Amino acid sequence: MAERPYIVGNWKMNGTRAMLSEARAIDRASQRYMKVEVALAPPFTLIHAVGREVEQIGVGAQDCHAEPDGAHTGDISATMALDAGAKFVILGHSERRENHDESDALIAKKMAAAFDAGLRVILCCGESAETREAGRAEEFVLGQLRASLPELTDPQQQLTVAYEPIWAIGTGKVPTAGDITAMHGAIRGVLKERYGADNAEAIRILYGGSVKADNAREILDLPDVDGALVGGASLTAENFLGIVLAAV
Ligand code: G2H
Repeated sequence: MAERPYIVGNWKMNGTRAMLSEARAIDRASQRYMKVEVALAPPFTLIHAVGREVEQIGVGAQDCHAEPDGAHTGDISATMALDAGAKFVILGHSERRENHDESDALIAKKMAAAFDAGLRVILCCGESAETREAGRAEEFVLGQLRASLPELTDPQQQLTVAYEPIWAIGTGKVPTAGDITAMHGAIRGVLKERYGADNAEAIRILYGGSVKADNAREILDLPDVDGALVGGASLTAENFLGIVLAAV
């Protein structure tokens, strides 16, 4: 695990102001575990409100547009997310790739827009069940990364990678320890190619997909796993803090 593990809650399309108390409770408890970097990515509508509620934890967005501004009804730019209080943005989540037809090329553009605006990025990658069954998981995931990782001025600060096998998202299924270790090691290899060994060691690689309090420690103890991107189990402070505690 990284010197400072990173535990990020992705609220997806969940949350109204009634959930601000969960963010507050997560923040207050996280102040006792400074060794762990904790963050939440609420929906856009709550970024500003969550930012006002919390002191310690990070707040981020779940997406941004590839353009800085313009005629894009219903979209949110990286600068707008930053202005609302986001410090990072999740890009390339498989739900965006699937539901909004996001290609590696579009994700690369969004990354450039996010970095231009001054946001950090959590770049998601991951294979489908069919791709894994065909024995092509590693080739596919490394291809996603090679197609969207940009030149960076400060890769250690700017970038986090999240490996999220699509078949493990919200399903309760988790890859074997060996499969997670192999994929995270392979991802580290691509980061080395692109950013050099020192940067690659320092860039955190998160695992995501059905992480819960009762499997978090086992996953976080694996080589090259530096934290977790958590969906369903980040929606209540009680569940999410169980995962934060596993990273202490
Ligand atoms: C994967 C994860 C969060 P869940 O999408 O990004 O969701 O923990 O619900 O599988």
